[in-house]
Amino acid sequence: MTIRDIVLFPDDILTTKCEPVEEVDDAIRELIDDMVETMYDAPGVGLAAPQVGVPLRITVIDPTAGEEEDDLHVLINPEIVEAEGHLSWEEGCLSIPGVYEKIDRAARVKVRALDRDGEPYELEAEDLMSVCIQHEIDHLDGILFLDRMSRLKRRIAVKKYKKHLAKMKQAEDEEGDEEDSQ
Ligand code: GNR
Ligand code: NI
Repeated sequence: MTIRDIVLFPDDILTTKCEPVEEVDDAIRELIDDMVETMYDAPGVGLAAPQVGVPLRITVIDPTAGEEEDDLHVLINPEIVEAEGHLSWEEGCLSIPGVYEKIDRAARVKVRALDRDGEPYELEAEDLMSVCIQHEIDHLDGILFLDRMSRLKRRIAVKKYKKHLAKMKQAEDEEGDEEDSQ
């Protein structure tokens, strides 16, 4: 298993509508294993294939990430078949680090997907799991949580993100300088 690089905003793949998986084969399972390792390493509670540069409809979700018990879900070609209620949850995104904002979503969803063996299954979710499913399916449709903010909040969020990115780059450069001088 390999930890893959996470694609950062703005990158065209994050606004691309991803293609369905036609056959769940060993290559797809290897991608899934890498996505799981990348998600836990980040750490994050979900990851979509376009976030590791692959435009396919695959996502992995573990709303307990960081806790001891694992609750890992693999969703291939996921489709929301029922949605009800409303909630507002503070979301973050591994492709837009440094930004956290409340986003309105359905409170409960029922989703149909294939598992890592290519078998169809259904899942009902509420709270964080429901939010994650909707956030990840958005990624597969090329939609970011920035796109679900008001224009003003989005503008503030993008500014905040650019500042955060500049700080991350500066920290990396300083680390590099230290290594150079050793
Ligand atoms: O790690 C993540 N946390 C999170 C928190 C609230 C709502 C959604 C998420 S998903 C995010 C990881 C990610 O970017 N997935 O695409
Ligand atoms: Ni995300």
